[in-house]
Amino acid sequence: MIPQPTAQQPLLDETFILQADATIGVDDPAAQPIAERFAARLRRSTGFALPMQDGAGTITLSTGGAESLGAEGYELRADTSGVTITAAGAEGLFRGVTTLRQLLPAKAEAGSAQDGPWEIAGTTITDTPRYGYRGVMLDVTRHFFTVDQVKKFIDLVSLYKINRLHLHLSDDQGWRIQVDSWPRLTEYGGSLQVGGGAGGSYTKEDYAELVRYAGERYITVVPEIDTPGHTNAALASYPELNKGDQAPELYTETEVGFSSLTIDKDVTYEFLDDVFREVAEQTPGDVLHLGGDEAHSTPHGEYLTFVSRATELVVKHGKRVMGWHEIADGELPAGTVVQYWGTEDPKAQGLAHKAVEQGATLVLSPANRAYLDMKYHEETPLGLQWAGLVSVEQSYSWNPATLIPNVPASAIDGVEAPLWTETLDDLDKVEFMTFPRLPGIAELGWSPESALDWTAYRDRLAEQGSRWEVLDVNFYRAPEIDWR
Ligand code: TNX
Repeated sequence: MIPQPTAQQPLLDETFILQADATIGVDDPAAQPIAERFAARLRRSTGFALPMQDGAGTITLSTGGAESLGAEGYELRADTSGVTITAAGAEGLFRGVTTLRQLLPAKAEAGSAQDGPWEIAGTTITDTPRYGYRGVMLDVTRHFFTVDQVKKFIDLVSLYKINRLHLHLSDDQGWRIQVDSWPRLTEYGGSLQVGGGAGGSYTKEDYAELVRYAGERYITVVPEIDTPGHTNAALASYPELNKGDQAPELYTETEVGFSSLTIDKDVTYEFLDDVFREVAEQTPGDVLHLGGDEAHSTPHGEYLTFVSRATELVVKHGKRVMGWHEIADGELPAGTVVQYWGTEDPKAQGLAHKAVEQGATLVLSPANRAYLDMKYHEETPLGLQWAGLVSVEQSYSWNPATLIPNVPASAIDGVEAPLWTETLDDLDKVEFMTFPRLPGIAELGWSPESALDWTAYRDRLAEQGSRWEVLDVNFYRAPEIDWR
């Protein structure tokens, strides 16, 4: 199982066997949709009727217990008589159902009827996450991904108890979210992508659908509008955002660091005020990411001015600021989340310390560990390697608590695995870079420090391969894993 639960005990001589007459019981209307979706999945693969029932069933989801485990925690017991999952509320039940899916044979994930038996070895589990933020980022700018593609991605990451989906929605190569007050951002700025092919963008309805779909899986969307660099698509769409009012061409290559908003123009902040307002209005999560990375064309003094003014606008629209670690050189409002993408670089670590000194918290995405777009090895046909090669072991074998020396545990919100898509133009390629590394990052975010052990993880990871085969996931069959 991945992530490894906080505590698990076998119940010797007990085995749960799902039979044709089984029922699914729920005692809380809030958990009804969770039970329904779980039942629908099992109906397809088992061919059983699995009717829903009020209160206890063969498999029971029950709220109002296990309160000490927090909103995401749950208890699970599988024995000869049935399976019970107990949690404080619906979110904990959802995480518990995720565990139950992994306890069942892989073929339970199939879309068509399979032969049993449907057995689970007797067990009790008590589980609660180590960190509250366990994210994945998808770059939909360098290459655009449709709503249906992102939904499949959400389905796959939710199996590993990921609870944040960071969408990188604007960059030099494309603007991907509708903004009514600045319509050319998508109409023109979203029209292309890397390589020069047709891009795309999300309408407000599309974005709302992604937020809803993720929310149904207890994943909060964190939208990113990257500023003041990585803004060529916006600059190309509106001449007035440029120094000298001259719009550049659209850009479809993969250099970084050449574009910048104009820091000393009022229109820059009128623009951001509108964009942040419209994005914030559509985002139930409490965080809005304003980028801030690689602003190599923004003079540093101007960059610091920009951080103060832009963060103020995010706060004005009721959201906490999130930004890449460069923003920590500026003045940060209360509640800011700083995303660390450095490696062992002292300058990046210094910025992390500066963030913490200002009261910000950290989400850890060390590029040489957590970047899903780095090649696995020299011959990996996709991906980049500026942060080094990132094997499955390299991505798993680190400890969020000690990654940056002298950061108090209370300052770490969690981890995130970013997937940049310069070299990835379809979902198969996205899957290939994401699996099998993402489950390891998810485990670093969820499981207790004492459970983190590469040798044991390797064995557990090997078992996931059969699930990905059933789910039709194009995963990288890393040779260091004994896939079963
Ligand atoms: C750096 S990491 C970037 C992105 C690139 C990525 C490629 C960061 C905050 N910015 O613009 O896509 O490297 O790995």
